[in-house]
Amino acid sequence: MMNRLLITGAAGGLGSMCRDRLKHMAKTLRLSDVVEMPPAGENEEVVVCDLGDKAAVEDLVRGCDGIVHLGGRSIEDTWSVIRNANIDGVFNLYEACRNTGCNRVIFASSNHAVGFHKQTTRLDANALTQPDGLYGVSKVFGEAMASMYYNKFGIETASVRIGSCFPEPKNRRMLASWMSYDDFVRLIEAVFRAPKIGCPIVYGASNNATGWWDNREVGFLGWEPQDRAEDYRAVVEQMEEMPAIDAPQVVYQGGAFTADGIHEE
Ligand code: NAI
Ligand code: 15L
Repeated sequence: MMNRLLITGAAGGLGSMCRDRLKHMAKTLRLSDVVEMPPAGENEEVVVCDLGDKAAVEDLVRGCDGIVHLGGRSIEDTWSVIRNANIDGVFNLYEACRNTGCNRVIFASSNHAVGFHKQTTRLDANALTQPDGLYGVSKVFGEAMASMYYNKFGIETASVRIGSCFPEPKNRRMLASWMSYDDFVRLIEAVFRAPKIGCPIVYGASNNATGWWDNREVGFLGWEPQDRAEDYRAVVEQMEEMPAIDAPQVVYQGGAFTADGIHEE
């Protein structure tokens, strides 16, 4: 059990879920977001902080043994929004780790770092990045920062290219990309349980029959996703008509993100 685990993005979808589900991992959970969150409960600390504020992020990270870094812009946006949260924010986080001695991070990367790969291609950790927007580029940047801070300073990060992490798959694409909350929690536990992780790329998906990703390189983590999007197929197929065969959501791994333009300021 860690002394103090920091969860950034704690007001968001995954952050709120982790707030409920990771209590057993540390004596204290430090929960942070740029927006207000429900007040601190037992063994919790709540800190409102903009990831773009370097001094505030250093104060935020001080005293933490590990970080689940979920905070940031989680979809496509203007460059200024992406830059503050996902570029400056990641730099500030790793500088804070370096300056305060925090040595293990889970970085919530995204399938949009490789979104322009076709759905017919199977990817492993060595695949070329093919970001599908400014958001995807920011996740590639985050992974690169993780790598540099590991090689230079020994700060270990698991960069998790999360597919689609929601209570259940919401469309046909997610029958391949979905990761259940339970499987994500199991992955976080595995990453913090392992004595040494290095700086791996992990594809964050459940045990989906039609999945695109090969996690053999991270077998050493002992993470075995248990849930299956297939269990939801009938409901999903009823919910969404079959798209045209050349629609981005059936051609590219990143789906509709590949067809989005640059968001002007
Ligand atoms: P979310 O949008 O619900 O949560 C992100 C949180 O980050 C929000 O509460 C937001 O207020 C906070 N945030 C934004 N800008 C910030 C800033 N400048 N400073 C501090 N906090 C800031 O997103 P969700 O779904 O919970 O995702 C969490 C992380 O996982 C994100 O980094 C996202 O990119 C990544 N991810 C999520 C996937 C999913 O399927 N849920 C898929 C791939 C990646
Ligand atoms: C992401 O990176 C987003 O954060 C999430 O909201 C979903 O859009 C997900 O990818 C996805 O591709 O389904």
